[in-house]
Amino acid sequence: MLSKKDAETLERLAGSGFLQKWEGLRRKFDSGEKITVANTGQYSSGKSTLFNALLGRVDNERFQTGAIPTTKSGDRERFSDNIDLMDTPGIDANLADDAEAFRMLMESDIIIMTHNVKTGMLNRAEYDWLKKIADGIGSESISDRLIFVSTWIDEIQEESDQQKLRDEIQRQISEIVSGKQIAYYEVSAKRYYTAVKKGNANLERASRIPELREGLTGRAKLYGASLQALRKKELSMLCSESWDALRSLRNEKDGEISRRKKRIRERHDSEFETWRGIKNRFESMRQNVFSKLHTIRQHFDSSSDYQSYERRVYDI
Ligand SMILES: Nc1nc2c(ncn2[C@@H]2O[C@H](COP(=O)(O)OP(=O)(O)OP(=O)(O)O)[C@@H](O)[C@H]2O)c(=O)[nH]1
Ligand SMILES: [Mg+2]
Repeated sequence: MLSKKDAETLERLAGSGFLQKWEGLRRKFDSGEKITVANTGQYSSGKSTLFNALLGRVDNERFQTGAIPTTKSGDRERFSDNIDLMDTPGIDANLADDAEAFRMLMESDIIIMTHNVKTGMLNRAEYDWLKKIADGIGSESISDRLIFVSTWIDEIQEESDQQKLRDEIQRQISEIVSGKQIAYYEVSAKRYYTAVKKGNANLERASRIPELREGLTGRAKLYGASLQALRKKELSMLCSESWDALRSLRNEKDGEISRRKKRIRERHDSEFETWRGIKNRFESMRQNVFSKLHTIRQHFDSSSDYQSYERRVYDI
């Protein structure tokens, strides 16, 4: 396992949320056999309401819900013997909060992405966020660890509209996870609340919360059976991802060094040429002076008449 200090260095050099990934994985190893299921999604998409429904805590809500941004930090509750639910704040443009939310997700085993179908398809922020999660999990275990839940189906009246929206959303998910199989559910937590309050079994079934609860329990059981192997797989994937990032960084730096060397050499070469030009000019001036001296000497030797010498010097 990479130490926190090394993970920080890796984050500083290569970014990509490496610090959150390494720290999340360490906590997961430390948590032993416990499986954490975290939710994620936009503000007010119904994450906390969904978790209350899964817990069956409707009258006496375990997680606070509300129409305005409500959940401010991670909050854990026991779902079964070895499963915890982790309620998280909604995603947002605030980078520091998103980094903290991302760390919580990387610390979890199973992630439930909730999306409010009343808002249509995934918007840009949701799309990018899911992509970041998919990259963080890695394609090898994405099918084991990601569950997509479309909520608020009570707000869609027409079956044909629902089908169209379903197709669009599933196409987006498939694009994000490069065609991997992702469990997909459609629920109405609100309907579940009403059903429980009224003791209406049909409405409870129509909320499709029991279906999700069963699916989640089954998924967690499967995940739990091979927990150690899955975590080791995660560790080895994160190792190779970190290694690749460092290697490509090194190649980049090597390229930069040779580009700089080349620039320095070129500059040096052009300066060298300039100085050689100057040297040649002085050299030829020197030659000129020598040849003139030579001529003077000849005149001087051939005539003892100083006057004539002087005249000739001026003639040269
Ligand atoms: N119609 C309808 N409303 C819902 C449903 N689920 C949640 N809501 C409502 O949506 C609002 C937000 O619900 P929360 O569960 O607090 O949403 P959240 O995603 O936890 O929000 P933050 O914690 O602020 O990110 C509440 O007023 C809920 O009553 C649903 O399935 N149908
Ligand atoms: Mg909430």
